[in-house]
This record gives sequence, C-alpha cells and structure tokens, in this order.
Amino acid sequence: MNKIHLIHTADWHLSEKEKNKIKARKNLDQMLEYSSENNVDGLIIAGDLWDRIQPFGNDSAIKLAYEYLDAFAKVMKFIFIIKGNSFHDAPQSVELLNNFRDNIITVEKNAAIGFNLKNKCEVNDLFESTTKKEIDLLIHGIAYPNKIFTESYKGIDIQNEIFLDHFNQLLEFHGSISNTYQNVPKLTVFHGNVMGAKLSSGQIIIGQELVIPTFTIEKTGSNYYALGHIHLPQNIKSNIRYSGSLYNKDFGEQENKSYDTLELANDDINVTTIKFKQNRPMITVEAEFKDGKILYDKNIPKGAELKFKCRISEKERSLLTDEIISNMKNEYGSDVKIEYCIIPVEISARSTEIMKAKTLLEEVKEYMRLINEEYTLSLEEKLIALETELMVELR
Ligand SMILES: [Mn+2]
Repeated sequence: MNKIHLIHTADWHLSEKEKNKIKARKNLDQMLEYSSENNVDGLIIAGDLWDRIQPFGNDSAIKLAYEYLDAFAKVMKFIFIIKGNSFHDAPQSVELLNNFRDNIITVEKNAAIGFNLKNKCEVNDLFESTTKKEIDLLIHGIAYPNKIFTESYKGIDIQNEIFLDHFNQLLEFHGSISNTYQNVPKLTVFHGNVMGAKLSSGQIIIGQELVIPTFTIEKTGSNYYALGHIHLPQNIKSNIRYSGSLYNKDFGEQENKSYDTLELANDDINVTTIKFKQNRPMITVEAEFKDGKILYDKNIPKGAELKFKCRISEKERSLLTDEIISNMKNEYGSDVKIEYCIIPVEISARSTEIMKAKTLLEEVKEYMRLINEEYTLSLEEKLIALETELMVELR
C-alpha cells in the first residue's frame, strides 16, 4: 500500500431544520466533490452525526444522511463513523447505518478495526481475532465516554477518578493491539473533550463532561488522533486534532469551518485543512437603540449570520418602528435576528441616583421616590428592624 488518503470530519449535526440542512448540504457537496476528484480512500466521521433523534416524515434528516453517505460510499473504499454524545447521537442511531452500505463501518462503543484496503476493503475486528491479520490501516474507534461506557461497569455510578482508571485500562488494551502492528499506520478516532481544548463561544456543552488528558488518549499508540465533539477546529498537539463541525450552528461560532485531509504512509502523516467556501460565521452584535436609531459597531464581516442584542430603554420602545426593522433586514439579510433587552425606567435611573445612597434607608427612600411610591413611617420602622436583625445575625 502506498499512501492512504483519508478525510477527517466530525459533528455533522444533521438536523430536521431546513436552515441547517441548507448549510450542511453546501459543505457536504464541497467535500464530496473533493473526494471524487482526489482518490480519497476513506471518510472518518468522529461522532455527532445527528443533531438529535430524527423524526420520521418529510423533514427528517435521515434522508439527507442516506443521500450523502451513499454518494460518499460510492467514491471511496470505506466510511468510518463513531457515535457521539447520546443527546445528539441516540443509542443505535449510528449503528443503524452499518447495514446501509457494505463499506460503512460504525462504532457505538469502542473497537479496533484493521483494514485491508488492497483486498476490496476487507475489515477485521481486532478485538475478536486471535491471529495476526494482513492489514494496511488500523483504526481505533472510541465513542463518547460516559460512566456506563463499558459493558462490565454498566449501571454503576462510578466516580470520575475510577472511571478514568477503567478508561486508561481500556485504552491500554487498544495500545496492545497497536503494538502487534508495528509497521501499519494507526489512527484513533475519538469523540469527547480532550484536556486543553478551546470552545468557540457559541457551543453549548450538554451535561456533565469527562475531560480526558492527552496522555490517556495516547495510550492507544496511534500516529494520529482524529477528534470530534468540539466545534472549533484546533490542534491539541501536532498529531491530535479536532477537525471542527460541518457548519456554523450556534451564534458565537464565528470561525470558518473546515475539514482535514490526511495522507498516511507508515509513520509519516501529512495533514491539510480545507476551508468550506460557503461558510457563514454566526455573530452576536451588541447594539443600543437610542434617539430612534440602532447603534452598533459597523465593522461586521460580509455575509455573516447576525443576531443583534439590542438594549432599549422602556421609554423609547415606541420609537422602534417596523421600518427600522425592515431596514435592518434589507441590510443584513432576512435571517437577521434582533433580540431586545428592555431596560425599565427605574433601573436606568437607579444606576446614577441610588449609587450615591450611604445607608439602606437612604437607598430605599430614593428608590421609592423614583417609582412614585409613598415612603411611610411604618416602612421605615420595618427597615430599621430588618437592619437590626441583620446586624444581630452578622454578629
Ligand atoms: Mn457536536
């Protein structure tokens, strides 16, 4: 086997939402075009294929997945997919694709797969086999780890430390398989949070996360680590990398999304990042509505998907007309979002007047005046009692 040419991508988040489907399609088309023109041997999808459990019916993204996986399966030798976080990739939602095409291999827990690419892409499960196989690529697939990750610990609510201990042992087992295949290029595909990863400000991590140190991951003894889960493309080390997600999904994901191509020849790996041409950064713009105008920093990248977070005082609310909104849509596209943060009158006054108050009594008096409420003696008595009570408690 000369060089093996792979694509590393992750976090496709195929979704029933039309807007997300359009974004996914554009970038999948680009990746597919590259694959058919450049003799790509295999596609690696490092988890979160789905955005959530897909409904049946017309808007389901299952059709979209089948359409593209079929097209990729036709132009390359294999597709390797691991399961992501259960919130996105529900149990068995990835496994179901296993039988869709012969050359689609899916992993829902963990597996070591030996590929013989010369021989019509023969696939060997190295967990099962006792004899050494004739292979030219070894892939360790490690799905999103949770505390019930391995069969034997199912149902036991173990602590992180104990979990990591088990996880280390598991990856050492992967490493022992690597040792058997010294001269074969080895790849680990992992979905999860590796220590040192940076989030783009938009990505929301759901649930409690296990953060895995790099030295744990490296126990598999691979030449390269193709990661998924973090949507911002980045290197953790020169051979440990998140390819990033397929498209900009949440506001705050400002970066240009991309995919990676890997060229493997024994221990030598060449990685190239290819940016998606039709990327739309998703940007939140801080704005203020004042004297009938929306004010903001006009230094906005062209073509971005925008959300204006607009502060507006209650008294000026009536000045915000439909015309102003439609002007914004004309300028920034019909999908521009404007979110209002309405500042009540008394709060805006509070910042200047009440700040000067030296005691709780003064502060309350000033506040009552601002909101046109009567300040009574009985209220003052209550306040003094409250203050005394607090003093007693503090002592
Ligand atoms: Mn994801």
